[in-house]
Amino acid sequence: MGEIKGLVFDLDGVITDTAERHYLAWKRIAHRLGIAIDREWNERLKGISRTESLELILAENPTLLLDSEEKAQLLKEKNAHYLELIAEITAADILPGIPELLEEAKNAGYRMAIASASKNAPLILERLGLSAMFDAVVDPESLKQNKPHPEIFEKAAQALGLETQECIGFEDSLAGIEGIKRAGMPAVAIAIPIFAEWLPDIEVTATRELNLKEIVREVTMKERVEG
Ligand code: B16
Ligand code: MG
Repeated sequence: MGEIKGLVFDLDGVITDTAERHYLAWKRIAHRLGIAIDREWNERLKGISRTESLELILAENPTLLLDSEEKAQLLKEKNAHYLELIAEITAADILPGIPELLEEAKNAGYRMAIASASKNAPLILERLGLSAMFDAVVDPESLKQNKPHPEIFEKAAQALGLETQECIGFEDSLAGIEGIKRAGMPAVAIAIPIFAEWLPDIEVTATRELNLKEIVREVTMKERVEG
């Protein structure tokens, strides 16, 4: 592996706590359909696209047969409620430790990208006052495959003009960790309770524990040992 030159961040749950707002918006839709979801169940929606999230919720009640118009209406309502929930977000909603990490990375010359499944990512970055911090934001509409497929992370590295192995990926979802690892990037997992097949290189329980120098040192050493 070459030197680490880039950092690729998921947005929801890594840069800001919009993951909770996605959950609340989905919970309302699910409740209307007579389906109960809780935070533990919601873990499987993290990093998953809007359309796929609805399908996973609907699969909880196979007797519900909705046509494509009804589904489109639910997707519209979910996003409208989500937009209400993020209407007031400001820089104060950036997760602890993230402003310092981004500042340090910028000053150290790392190139930085956002690899979020969210179509609302540019709007959220704008509201957080972070748009200028990133060299690239991958457009999820440009993807052929969603997380856990590695495409979004490959595109992020490409947009930075780097190899995937030269970047570190930061994620709060199992789907994201799988995507990062399949892209050949070292992965940092943030607040993920349990892992499945794909393991991260580094795990922290909260963003405030992220230490850029330590992370870069650890993934570089790990790569030297593992080859
Ligand atoms: P939207 P991330 C993902 O963002 C969320 O984790 C996921 O819960 C959401 O369904 C998805 O974005 C799509 O978001 O409805 O705003 O397009 O974690 O990849 O930054
Ligand atoms: Mg996320």
